[in-house]
Amino acid sequence: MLELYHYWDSVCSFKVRLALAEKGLEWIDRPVNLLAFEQLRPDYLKLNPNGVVPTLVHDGVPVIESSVINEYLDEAFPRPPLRPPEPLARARMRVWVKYEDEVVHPAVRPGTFNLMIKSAVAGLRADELETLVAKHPKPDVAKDWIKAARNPVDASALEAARMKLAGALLRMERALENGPWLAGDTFSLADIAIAPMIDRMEYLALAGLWDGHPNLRRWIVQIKARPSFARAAPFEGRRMRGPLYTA
Ligand SMILES: N[C@@H](CCC(=O)N[C@@H](CS)C(=O)NCC(=O)O)C(=O)O
Repeated sequence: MLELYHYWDSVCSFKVRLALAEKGLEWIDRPVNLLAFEQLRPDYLKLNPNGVVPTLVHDGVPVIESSVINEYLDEAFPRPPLRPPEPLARARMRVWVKYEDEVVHPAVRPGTFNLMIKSAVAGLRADELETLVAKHPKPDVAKDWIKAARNPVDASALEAARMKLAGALLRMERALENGPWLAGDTFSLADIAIAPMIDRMEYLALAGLWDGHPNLRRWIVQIKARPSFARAAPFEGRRMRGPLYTA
């Protein structure tokens, strides 16, 4: 039995939902409302001591960290494979997954916090929020929540993040000269790791960053055409308000 503790509008959760959908696996939906700070409840912290989503629970045993979860899923449920068979392509895949964790995800966070979460926590008093996040296992994440509630939009952080994302997209464009997918010929966990970041950038009105990147644009069309994308993406009504919010 697979249970997924996740938040629909979390890019890290989206990564795991994509892997589950690619494998056609059924899972029990265990929603964790980040805006109600359910990730900091003692029962959830027992599953994931980092106080973040997602957490996969397989037959009662938790697995944390979206990239680790996705490799675990590929090992536990090998069909269809989501890692290339050749060691070198597999190494390329892992470099992309690491790059997403270390560079791309941190670079989408300023947009998420300043342009989405800020309006979501606007109703909370800053001191209430400070009490809520005081015990966050990740102090830098706690600071981001407090800044979102208390400070004006951080335009310089947004600009620095935009520059980092532009660099990451150029790196993708170059990689995609060598094959239809990031690791080469095979669709893999590398593509799965990056796809939610592209979706988030689009929602943050950053799609202009892929102008002049034909390989990347083709990759985006292909990734969105996979049935897994529609199954895993946060459907409307499950997205926080953001620059592309229309309702
Ligand atoms: N490296 C972790 C990062 C997880 C993470 O940052 N999750 C975010 C949502 S994408 C979260 O739960 N944030 C909760 C918080 O900010 O308190 C992973 O990939 O699982």
